[in-house]
Amino acid sequence: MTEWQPTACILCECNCGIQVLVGADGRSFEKIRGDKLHPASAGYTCNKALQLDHYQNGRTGRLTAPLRRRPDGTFEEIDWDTAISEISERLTRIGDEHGGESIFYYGGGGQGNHLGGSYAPATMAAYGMRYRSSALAQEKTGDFWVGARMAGHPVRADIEHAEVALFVGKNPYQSHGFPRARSVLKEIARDPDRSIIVLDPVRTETAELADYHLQLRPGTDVYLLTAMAAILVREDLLAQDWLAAHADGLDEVLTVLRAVPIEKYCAIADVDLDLVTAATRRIARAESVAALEDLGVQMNRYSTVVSYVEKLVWLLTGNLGKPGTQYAFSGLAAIGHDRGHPADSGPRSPVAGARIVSGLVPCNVISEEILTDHPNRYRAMLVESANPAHSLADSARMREALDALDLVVVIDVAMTETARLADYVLPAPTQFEKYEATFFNFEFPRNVFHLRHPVLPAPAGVLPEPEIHARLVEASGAVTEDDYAPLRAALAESREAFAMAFLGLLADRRKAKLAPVLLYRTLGPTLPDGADAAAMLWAAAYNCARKNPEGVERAGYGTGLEAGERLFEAILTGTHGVVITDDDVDETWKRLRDGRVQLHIPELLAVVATLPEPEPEQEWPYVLAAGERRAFTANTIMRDPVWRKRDGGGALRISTADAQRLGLAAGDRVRVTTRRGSTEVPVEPTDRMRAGHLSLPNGLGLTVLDADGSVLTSGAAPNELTEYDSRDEWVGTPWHKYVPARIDTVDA
Ligand SMILES: Nc1nc2c(c(=O)[nH]1)N[C@H]1C(S)=C(S)[C@@H](COP(=O)(O)OP(=O)(O)OC[C@H]3O[C@@H](n4cnc5c(=O)[nH]c(N)nc54)[C@H](O)[C@@H]3O)O[C@H]1N2
Ligand SMILES: Nc1nc2c(c(=O)[nH]1)N[C@H]1C(S)=C(S)[C@@H](COP(=O)(O)OP(=O)(O)OC[C@H]3O[C@@H](n4cnc5c(=O)[nH]c(N)nc54)[C@H](O)[C@@H]3O)O[C@H]1N2
Ligand code: SF4
Ligand SMILES: [Mo]
Repeated sequence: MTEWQPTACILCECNCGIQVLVGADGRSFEKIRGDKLHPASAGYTCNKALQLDHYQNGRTGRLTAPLRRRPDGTFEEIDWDTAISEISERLTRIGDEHGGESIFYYGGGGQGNHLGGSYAPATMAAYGMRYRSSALAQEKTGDFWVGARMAGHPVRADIEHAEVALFVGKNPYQSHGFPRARSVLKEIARDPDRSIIVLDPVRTETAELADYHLQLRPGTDVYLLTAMAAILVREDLLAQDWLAAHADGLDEVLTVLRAVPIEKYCAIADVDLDLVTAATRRIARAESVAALEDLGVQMNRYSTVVSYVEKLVWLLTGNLGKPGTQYAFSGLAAIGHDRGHPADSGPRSPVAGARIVSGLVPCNVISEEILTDHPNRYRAMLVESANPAHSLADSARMREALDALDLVVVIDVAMTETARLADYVLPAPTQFEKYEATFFNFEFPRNVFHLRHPVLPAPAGVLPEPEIHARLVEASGAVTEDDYAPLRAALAESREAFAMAFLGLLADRRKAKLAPVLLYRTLGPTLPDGADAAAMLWAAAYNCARKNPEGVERAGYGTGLEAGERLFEAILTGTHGVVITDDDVDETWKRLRDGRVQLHIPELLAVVATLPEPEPEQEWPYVLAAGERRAFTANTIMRDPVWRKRDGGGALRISTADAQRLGLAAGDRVRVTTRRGSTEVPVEPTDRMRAGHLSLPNGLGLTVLDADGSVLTSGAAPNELTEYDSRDEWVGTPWHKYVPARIDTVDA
């Protein structure tokens, strides 16, 4: 092929549009460039997109046939019919003996692929499965829960148009999190009328662009943010009129904030009071403030409480529902939504009794749900597009848990750390060999969706995830030809008749749950160019049009049932991505519960009111941030270590002061020890770090096989060092950025 083909980068949630030129060999990406026609990224990419050939063609341990574990632990190739029927029989047997709810579902998509996982609910329904989780439940569920309690709808930050951008435990220069992040950061930094405020113990690339860098002591954000909220009160900087019009619960919050010992909290955080005051005044003075919190606080002490206080800071200053502040977004799927049950109610996991937020069991309790003789323990796990044996806390314990299960099935493209522990491994096409998309669609006012078409043929022997789910569902007997026949008949008449037949079917709760597979097998084959996998998007488009009629109409799709149909057609044919909704700025207020925000969350405000002084860790002189985003990290999506053009070994960053004291130079090896484990790594002394703080990159320590069969491992796997029970008390998210550690020098 000699033509540039549109697709997207799959290495972070931004999914920048790219164009690829496939080489004469028909399989390699000869050239990659940003896609100027993409409505969100508009030609932007970062350095990582150019390395995507390593995902497609690198030494990844690519899977090309279903595998079954032999008793001796090695794998043998089997055919698809055998794989599906054996897995189906074993799932059915486990369900008969222990109930389908003992089969756990994990994953459903990474940074670039959610389409396949959108068919998994049908498989769950077919086998009576009830509990599930994904990486979101080790990072975002605290934010989701607090958002649901305060607003009834998740919100995002409009950094691009903000006068003041506030980053809390977030380094967008490396990790992105909003479109064209590096360009936007530079634009704000250049503009004398706009400011960047960063709370981070590290002088990151983002902090270097900041007007105010609050370089706090690791793990003390709750004190610093509480002090900032209290300064707003002490200096009478509240948006009083705005709060009266839009918020409830102000009095309770003010009572607590008036009593905050501001000076003492700044001292705990080790940030100069004058700097904190200046940054707080800057927030209060701004026409618009957009705030983005991320892993630096979401995987750290008091994570859920920090999410709450962080929101208080921008709510007390009236920064919601205006351009450049926070907004409630539309979308094709409900990522981030939660019912917002108070702490003493709502769904719980069956063994540990952990709070389920957004339908997800906290990742950190999964091993507890398995390693027990509790009768309701999980007995089997279906893992799809995730690598929990590497990405979840305490890898050794996760391996033990997977080993204790009666059955583990993994759907992936590569022989991952998790796949190696499975009973069956099912191979899928890569994200460039099939129709694929994500539901990370958070833009506002013009929200964007991108259905990517395949740019390369898939090898024989792999099956796309929707087909795997359809076969598993059919093998269970939950769906038969009799279920398809009426839908196909309606479809033969018209799309409109099909819509009516499908709506009728949704009234039957059992069938409604199987809808993904019903759509895939009926509507799917009628879609052009083998786009069967897009069938789910038809229902999603109708749903989007029903929920956001004005935004969909403004985006040019008309009104009523036809709007859903037109939106779907646009998605199907818009190979560069399409605008799905064009919202009015006031739309946020319509999406919030009762059109207002609730400032008072009693359980969390009680914690703020009674914060104890942190106690120093005597035995552990360092705090390790286990899993930093750097120029060449991308979770575990990129397996071949050669993609990393810098920092190949994944250095441990350490302050220059500590390095000098220990007599360490760049590249020297040290042993890092935590309560849980120990590993050897090279060091990189840097004046960006505070004394006493260490950082290891995310996603390293992957094992691949070289062409000659030799095993290659590069860098340290962070979760060999983390503990499953070092976690948030409300939603169970891990404290990976606060791992007490010590280091010992290693003799050369
Ligand atoms: N290059 C790259 N980009 C990625 C990814 C990747 O693997 N590589 N992964 C993607 C994913 S899945 C996610 S969730 C996002 C995550 O994106 P980020 O959250 O931005 O990534 P991190 O580097 O893990 O953590 C952010 C910052 O938290 C700081 N930090 C550490 N301890 C503390 C603390 O006590 N307080 C405060 N305030 N800050 C602290 C760190 O110094 C770091 O700069 O990145 C996405 N983008
Ligand atoms: N200590 C520590 N641990 C962390 C973090 C940290 O900061 N510190 N960060 C955490 C965060 S924020 C996240 S999001 C998680 C991410 O961890 P996971 O959710 O486990 O996901 P990924 O590492 O993104 O891996 C995705 C998997 O999808 C596979 N894959 C790629 N393409 C396809 C496809 O088309 N189909 C299928 N079926 N599979 C495919 C890849 O081979 C890989 O196995 O890691 C977390 N772990
Ligand atoms: S890794 Fe870079 S190029 Fe890829 S989606 Fe994220 S920001 Fe875009
Ligand atoms: Mo993440």
